[in-house]
Amino acid sequence: MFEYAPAPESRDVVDIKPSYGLFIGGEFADGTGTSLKTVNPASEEVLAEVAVASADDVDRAVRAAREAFGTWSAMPGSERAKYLFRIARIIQERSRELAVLETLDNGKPIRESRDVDLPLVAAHFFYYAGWADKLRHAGYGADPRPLGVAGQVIPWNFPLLMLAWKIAPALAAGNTVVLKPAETTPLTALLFAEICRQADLPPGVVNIVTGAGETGAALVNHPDVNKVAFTGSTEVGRLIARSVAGTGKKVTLELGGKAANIVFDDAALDQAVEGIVNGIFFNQGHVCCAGSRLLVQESIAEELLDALKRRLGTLRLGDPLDKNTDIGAINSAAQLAKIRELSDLGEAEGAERWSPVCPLPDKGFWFPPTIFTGVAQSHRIAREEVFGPVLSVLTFRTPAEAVEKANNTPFGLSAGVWTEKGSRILWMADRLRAGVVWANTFNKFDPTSPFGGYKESGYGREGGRHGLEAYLDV
Ligand code: TXE
Repeated sequence: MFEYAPAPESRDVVDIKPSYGLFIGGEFADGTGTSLKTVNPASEEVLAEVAVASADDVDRAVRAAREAFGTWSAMPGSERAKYLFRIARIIQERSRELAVLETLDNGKPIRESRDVDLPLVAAHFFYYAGWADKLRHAGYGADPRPLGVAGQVIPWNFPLLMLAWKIAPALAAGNTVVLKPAETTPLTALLFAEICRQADLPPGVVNIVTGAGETGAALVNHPDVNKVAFTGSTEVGRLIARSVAGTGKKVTLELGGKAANIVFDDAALDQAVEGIVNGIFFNQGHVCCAGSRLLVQESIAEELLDALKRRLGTLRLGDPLDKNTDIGAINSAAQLAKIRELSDLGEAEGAERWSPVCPLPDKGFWFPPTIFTGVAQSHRIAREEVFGPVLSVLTFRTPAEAVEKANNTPFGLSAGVWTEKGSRILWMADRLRAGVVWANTFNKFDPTSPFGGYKESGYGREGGRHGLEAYLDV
């Protein structure tokens, strides 16, 4: 850690109300249930009180979405596109406000919400806006049909980006939606509701119901929901898959991961170090496709680890609104407890733990960047998703051994390969059981590319043309 001049972004650019209702049928309305408080994880300050939608509220929202479906789905695609383009442009215009709110509610560094999340959110709306008038000419036959009402449940790690991944393709294809944001990060979804009004989106096309798991379950199980889209834990994904079995609802599930970031001895080491840091410490490791297992070729393991540790010593942890901050706050006390528990277990199982000297703020939820070496494949930190800034390091000798270790996980969301040999990249990509394989980069996203998992990482794809098909009967 070294001294630097703080450069705080102003929180005054965003107006947070003391309490929020639900967004149903184009109006903000009180819920009939209880409420919850959403806090700033960097300070533990309460930001706002938010309604917990009851089953009745969810029913009202689904009915509003059903009512809007007829007109929305019958509208020419070029008209739907106009609304989506308008939303995309308003997101760009209000991106500073959205980025600050995202950082306050989530704890992620402003540099990430401003430079990564928000541009991608707008890009998703622009991309799917472009599809809305091309469905009839896309090889799906004359009349590809939307599915109806989509019930969408999203997590807290990329609140607005996950909303964009869910809402943009659904609307472009002619569906209407009821979306439930995560209980710890509801605020940007509610600001998005305001943006829908600003864009004059017809009432009921987008509905936002806030709350926790019970609200999510009421939405997923509502008989008039035709399509369920979920991003979250594998555990809840399994529950959802069971509860919708036999109902005829279409489902996409995007669940956890335990990605291998594989570095060969011929890789450009400085670049690989940056890729490893970005792979696991971006967004505090709250990333389903995080490169949480570093597989390094034995002959360069020592050199790479030395370079990595030197780099970690320069990372700045602290105020997420400071534009210099690299590592922000852990999103919740519960997630911090999980990270601590799995890390303590890593030590107890015999792995060696290392963190740079890294003073943590007194208030809020924090965890230092952490590396485990001497990790065995059987250790729980090598197998389970920590969803925090914790890297497990394993070594390999041959490409075949790298593939075997990388695939030795119940998950299969992503992987990274670092080598100067193009033929080796192709050989590895062919054999890695992962939805995404990055070559000489990591955590790169693009609205034109399908994203999704193998095995317990879920099924279905989001992004690109495949993401659109998840919302169409073709
Ligand atoms: O997830 P949950 P949590 C992983 C990560 C993390 C762990 C737990 O390992 O440590 O999951 O996180 C809603 N029916 N991921 O507890 O509970 C919930 O309100 C319907 C990976 O936050 O799955 C929230 O909106 N919905 C992941 C959303 O599901 C239910 C991102 C996710 O919460 C529900 C997040 C139910 N029965 C966590 N129960 C990724 N793939 O990116 C809860 N929810």
